[in-house]
Amino acid sequence: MILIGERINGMFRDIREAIEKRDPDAVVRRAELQARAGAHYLDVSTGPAAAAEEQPAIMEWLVRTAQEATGLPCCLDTVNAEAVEAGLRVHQGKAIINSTSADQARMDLVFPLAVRYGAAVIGLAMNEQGVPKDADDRLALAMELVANGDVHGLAMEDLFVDPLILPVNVAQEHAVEVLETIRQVKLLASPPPRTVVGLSNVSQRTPERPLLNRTYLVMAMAAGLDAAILDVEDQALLEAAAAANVLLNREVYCDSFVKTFRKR
Ligand code: THG
Repeated sequence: MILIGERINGMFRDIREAIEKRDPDAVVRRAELQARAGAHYLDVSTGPAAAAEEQPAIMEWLVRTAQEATGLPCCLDTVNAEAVEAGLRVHQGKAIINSTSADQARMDLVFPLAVRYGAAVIGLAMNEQGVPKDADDRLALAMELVANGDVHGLAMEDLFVDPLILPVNVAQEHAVEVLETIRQVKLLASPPPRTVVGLSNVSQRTPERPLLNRTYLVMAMAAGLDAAILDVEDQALLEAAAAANVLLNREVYCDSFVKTFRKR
């Protein structure tokens, strides 16, 4: 399981204020905490408050700050193509672009950028019409992402299909459809693309967030999930992932399996 730390996001107040003041402290702190917790990538998002014309400079600053603190690669979380490219230009190592939708114009913009910079890409199972209701329609969009990524010369293991999780309190039927999509994405190509979800979406505005997050993560792992954008600072969540890894026979059992999981 690839763990992508969600916390460097202008959606959170400490990061939003850090961005406004260009004060690196909170960004460095969150980067270090997530690295110590076992993150493999840091998701980096300017958040909804940042003005479009400022986003490239903010993304560049966030990437530099997070990487100087940890050396971890970043997952550049923005729909702003200039901000993606500004981040890619200063990024060290292999980045993940988060994301393209299955809209033709978006794919024609984002896939070449990924190939040019040697980055991976998250492809969302949505298009102009929004997020589909069932697994079949999500898979049709996943196939569009696979076909277009292939045309642009993207290696399949560099495509992460995101079936898109919605909050369970407003879109309950979607949760099982996402699991089915995760299972079937592996049948779309050989080698297959990988799968990723933004886990915390599932519990937005519900009580019992950590319980829902860790239960759903385990279910998605059993369906074959490869990566998740999640709260790596949630210890119980990482412990559940470590246990699932052993129980799914993906890791040889050892008594210190929780510690071992964090180090991978
Ligand atoms: N897929 C992809 N990228 C994504 C998502 C996805 N990026 C963003 C998001 N979804 C994943 N990251 C988060 C980060 C935070 C929260 C949810 C998902 C979250 N934030 C609190 C909230 O909304 O209640 C913020 C509250 C606070 O200020 O503390 O839950 O699905 N590819």
